[in-house]
Amino acid sequence: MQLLLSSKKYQLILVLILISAPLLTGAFQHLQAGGPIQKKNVLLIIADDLTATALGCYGNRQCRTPHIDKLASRGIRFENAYCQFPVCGPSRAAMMSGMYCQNIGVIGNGASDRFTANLGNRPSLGQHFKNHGWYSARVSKIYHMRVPGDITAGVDGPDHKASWDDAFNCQGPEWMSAGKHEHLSNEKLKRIPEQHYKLGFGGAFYTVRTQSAAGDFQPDKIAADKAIQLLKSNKNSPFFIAVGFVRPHVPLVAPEKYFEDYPASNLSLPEKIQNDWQDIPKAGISKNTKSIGLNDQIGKQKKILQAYYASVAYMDHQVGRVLTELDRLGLRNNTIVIFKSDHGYHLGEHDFWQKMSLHEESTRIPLIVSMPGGSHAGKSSCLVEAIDLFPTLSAICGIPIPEHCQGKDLRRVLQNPNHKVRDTAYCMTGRGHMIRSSRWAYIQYKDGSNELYDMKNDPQQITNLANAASHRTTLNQMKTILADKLQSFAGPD
Ligand SMILES: [Ca+2]
Repeated sequence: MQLLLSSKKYQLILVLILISAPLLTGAFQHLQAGGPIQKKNVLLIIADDLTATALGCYGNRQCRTPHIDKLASRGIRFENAYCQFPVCGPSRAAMMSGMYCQNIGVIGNGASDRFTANLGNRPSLGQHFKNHGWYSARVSKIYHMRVPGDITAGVDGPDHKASWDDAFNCQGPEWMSAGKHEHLSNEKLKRIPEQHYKLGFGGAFYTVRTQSAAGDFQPDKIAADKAIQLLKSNKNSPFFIAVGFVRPHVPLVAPEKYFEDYPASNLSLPEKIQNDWQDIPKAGISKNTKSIGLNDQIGKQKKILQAYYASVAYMDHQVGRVLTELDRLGLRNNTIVIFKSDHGYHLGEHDFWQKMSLHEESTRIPLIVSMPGGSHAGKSSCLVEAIDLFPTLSAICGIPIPEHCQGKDLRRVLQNPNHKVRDTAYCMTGRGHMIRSSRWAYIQYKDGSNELYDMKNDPQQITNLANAASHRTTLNQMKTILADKLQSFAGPD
């Protein structure tokens, strides 16, 4: 009898163990020897108007970017990452919503203030982390901010307040900075300090060599200071800290010593191709160098390059300051660090300057993802879109990927840089669309004109093959791929 009772008792205990095992396993998922599993931190650093071609780790041999290069050496550097729209507002709206510009309904800078209403109840990237217990903070420009107007005014711009626990603007004097001033293009500028907008500085190649060697009062210095302070004060809580640097967006303001590092006469401009515009459709001629006074002005062009590189190097220095603090606090082993730009930029390729073009230098972005502890370093040729960050960061941090996200989870690429998750990458402007496959870049404008480039044999996009009979089949294939892509935007979102 005793034996029978004991046996029943043991059976009961066994049943209880079996029932509770999955629950216990679930509970243990949050525990490690010695305490709860640490949630991973996210440090997202975004530069403004930075082309990948200006960075040492992307092959530039003139501009020196040791801190970004060092991050690249311990992370995955993506060689074929693309923004969704080569201008600030829409590209940032896409990245932060995880949706294509058509679906978030921000298809121009002017539409940036529709983001909050259009996003509705769907969480943004920062908000998603906040909702899951991370401290979420914005430092300076993450959503659209007009540079220099919103910076000199020290205001939010069209922000999305629900993304953040805290948001910090980094007000600076920009074109009013003390130092040596030069205006290298033709725009008419108004100099009215108390008015921040419609002064003409937003697209002008206006340069300032500041007197202060440290760049005191500059927004990127202030942003790095704030980021360092936030890392210190949040080192014990999981954080999602997004840091926006406004350089190398114009005006090109940096301390004099950074200009001195790049004497204009020593710099090489992109090769001038004879009759380069002959096979580019009119809709593809982006910013006419003639209208801003840069045609045949090699001296001015080199000065712009000098000021751009000075601004990039100065921004790189601020990136270094933030990452040094991350190391000093011992946070690197538990922090995912992302460095990227909002879109690319032309520095004289095809005689184009600035953004808004659907060509390679304008649509491609630098993107570096450094995993905690710097594991899995390397480079990836996988096609990537900026909207892939939302699902990727969510997945790495063990929080659900929201249903509205249209990007891909890149975790497998981060584990093995040879892995591919995409067949195409897509970008648009008000003039048309660009779709990349691993081999081809196809651009289709609203007026029906096209460009087709063989990115394997012609990475500089010098020969437009859209009208070549020999490439008719490829052209039609790319047209079909693009049509399918555009069709996919017409879903319930
Ligand atoms: Ca920008």
